[in-house]
Amino acid sequence: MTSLQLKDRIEGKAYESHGQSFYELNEKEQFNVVGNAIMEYLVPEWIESKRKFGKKKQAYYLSAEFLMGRALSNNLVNLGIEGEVKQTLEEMGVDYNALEDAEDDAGLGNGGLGRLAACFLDSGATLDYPLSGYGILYQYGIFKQNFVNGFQVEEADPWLEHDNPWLIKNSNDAVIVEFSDNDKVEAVPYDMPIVGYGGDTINTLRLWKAEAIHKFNFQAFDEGKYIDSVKAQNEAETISRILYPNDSTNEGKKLRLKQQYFFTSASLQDLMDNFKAEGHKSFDDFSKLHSIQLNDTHPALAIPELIRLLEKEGVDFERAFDITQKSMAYTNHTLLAEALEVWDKGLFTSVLPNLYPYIEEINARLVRELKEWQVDKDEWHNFLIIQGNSIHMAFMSIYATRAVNGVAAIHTDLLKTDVLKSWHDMFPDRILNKTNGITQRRWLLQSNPQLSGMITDLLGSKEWVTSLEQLKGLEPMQDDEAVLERFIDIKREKKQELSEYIQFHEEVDIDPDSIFDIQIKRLHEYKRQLMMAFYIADLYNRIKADPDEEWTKRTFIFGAKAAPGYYIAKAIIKYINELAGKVNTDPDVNGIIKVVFVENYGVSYAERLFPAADVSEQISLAGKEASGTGNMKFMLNGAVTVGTMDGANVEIVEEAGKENNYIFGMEVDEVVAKRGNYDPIAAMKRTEGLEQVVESLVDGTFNDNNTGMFQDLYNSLTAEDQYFILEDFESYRQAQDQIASDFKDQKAFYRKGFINMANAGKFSSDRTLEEYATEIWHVSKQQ
Ligand code: 4GP
Repeated sequence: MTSLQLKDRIEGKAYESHGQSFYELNEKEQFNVVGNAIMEYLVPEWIESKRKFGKKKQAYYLSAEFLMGRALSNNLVNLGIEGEVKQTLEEMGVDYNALEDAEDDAGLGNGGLGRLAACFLDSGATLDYPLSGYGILYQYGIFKQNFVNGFQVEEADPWLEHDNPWLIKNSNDAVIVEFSDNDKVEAVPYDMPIVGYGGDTINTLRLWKAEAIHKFNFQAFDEGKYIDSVKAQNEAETISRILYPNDSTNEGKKLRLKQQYFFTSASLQDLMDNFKAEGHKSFDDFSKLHSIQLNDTHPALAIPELIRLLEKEGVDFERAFDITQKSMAYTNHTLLAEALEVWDKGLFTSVLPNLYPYIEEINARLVRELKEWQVDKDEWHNFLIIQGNSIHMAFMSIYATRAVNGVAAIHTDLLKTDVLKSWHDMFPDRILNKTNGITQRRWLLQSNPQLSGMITDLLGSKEWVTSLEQLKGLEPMQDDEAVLERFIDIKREKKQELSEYIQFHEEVDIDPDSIFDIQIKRLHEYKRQLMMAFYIADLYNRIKADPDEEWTKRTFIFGAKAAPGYYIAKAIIKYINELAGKVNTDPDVNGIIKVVFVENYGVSYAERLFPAADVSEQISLAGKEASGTGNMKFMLNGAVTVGTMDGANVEIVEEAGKENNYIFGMEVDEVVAKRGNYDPIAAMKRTEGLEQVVESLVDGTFNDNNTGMFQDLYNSLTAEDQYFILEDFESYRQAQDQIASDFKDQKAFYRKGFINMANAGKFSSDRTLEEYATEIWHVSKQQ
């Protein structure tokens, strides 16, 4: 595409879609027009990709979440036309950065599991694997977070309000989803192109939107019942209205179950329709041509649903079970008991009465097998899918799939030895490890062009963009002064850029010469944002007591959303905001430390934060974080990790060396040993300065606007401290103080960061995807 063609295309599209000159449109409209022009450019290749994969085995990633973020720059970079498009736009007088910012994030996910799905799609297309995503087109993505008086306040995220150039509605492929005999909706697919780097393969993310079968009741309207006339449409649309409705109410839980069934049923019907249209004689071929990955148990209803659909085609139960098992695999993303999905039988049968009998049948089959295997009855509670009034989705997912995987080595070991031990003993080959990864295209090439440029210069090629192990070639340069100086200069530049962004968005002045110490992830007690806050509070007290000491300048940055119904998480946000207010305005501290909690953390904010970090906070209680993927993004951008031996941290230090990171705290076996004989108050009292910090929650130092939140935080810590913050505090403080002292020798400190970057190769999602493709899905690349 020449520059002139592109310009013509953009100008033409503006007239077509808006009846106006491109130059008269506002930024959102201009973004849409440019997006449409790019879509027109890529569609032929997209069609070609569908054709070339044709009748070969394909992999399907079923996920309730796809945290995609923005697509414009990603698509341009992957298509290899970023330079020319930017130049054309510049010639047209368009500010590219403003255009980029006009795109709303596709925030169709809560956190790690959703972002992982997005990275996998990028890797799948880049590696030329036939991999499609299936999910829900939520009208509202993850809520927008506002801070009002330091409290989190949620607001809807109407990301589709301004149209979306990347989605194509395919009404022809719509299917009917039947929750019950008299509760049915239409599922309408919207397809998003997933452009692989190099542009050779463009895969598809198919997102389903719910609509009423009869959208408008003319009779009701005629009788003047206007609300009734659109009631069915309204009710149907509720299903795909919002990501994860707050499930603390019964209605919320029902809606969530409906969402799960809605997209799994629609996706499987889609696969079956295509399969039949291709004229296959035997359904045994279904598993030879489909590998369906269940991203956590949210899509686990695919198991009984596929059996149901096969039975409708005349396949008997045993054969249907076998086909289903051969087609499916399941990824577990958490060991937290409260996050393992269990449905109440009453609720389930009220929503999905026709599906429930299939779950009963699967459970009955399992019972027959338990007897056959002569499993002691006392052990059955470790297996049974239906137990009393509960339906255990993880058990169904391990029983009726071919492979189950954890997401980091330590997590997989814990699955085998703890949560799914009985299953592992029974099926020693079923549980596999697939350590998570991240795409270097978004998380380095696109978000950190300066560092990318340096890496390409030093390695003499851009090969690392598709084979990240190449970074290892940088390791011998760790003692090269000029290289380190350039690395430090780039970090300084990214910190400067972030400072300006934070000044604009958060109205806090931060110093790019200070250490940027960053914790960004969902807010959860086990992730221990509160421990970092306590370190800051303690440091503040120490500075106040000894203002003349040579303190290292530090900026502590948080970004996190708390689930709307998670009270303690919201209390922690309020506390950190109060702490920030106190620290940032105290003239005695004189800017030595600053604290910022960025508002509305999401993918696009993350793209600015990772490149600017000196220190990556990965401080979960050992045994609780399945993997983490933010830890990998920091590492790739040359930050050091302060962390526990948890999740992928273990593998990060295996690759980059403990000596180049700051590992502290109890390990899993110590945590296990400590539980049951832990006295949080004793831990607090023996740790110098800690009591003052904890007491400040309730002694009037901080203001929770009389909500009682801080008292509740205090009570939960002193009574139980479930996540051992008070126990691990001392060793965390030592690690943190060591960082402050090491930073005084900048070269030595950044050398560690450089070594981390050079050893980040393992953590590319290309490596992870290759493992899924060859060891679980058995799909092959398009040559
Ligand atoms: C997350 C895990 O908490 C995180 O450790 C992991 O890296 C990520 O999945 C991807 O595997 N879990 C979730 C969830 O997002 O909703 O359970």
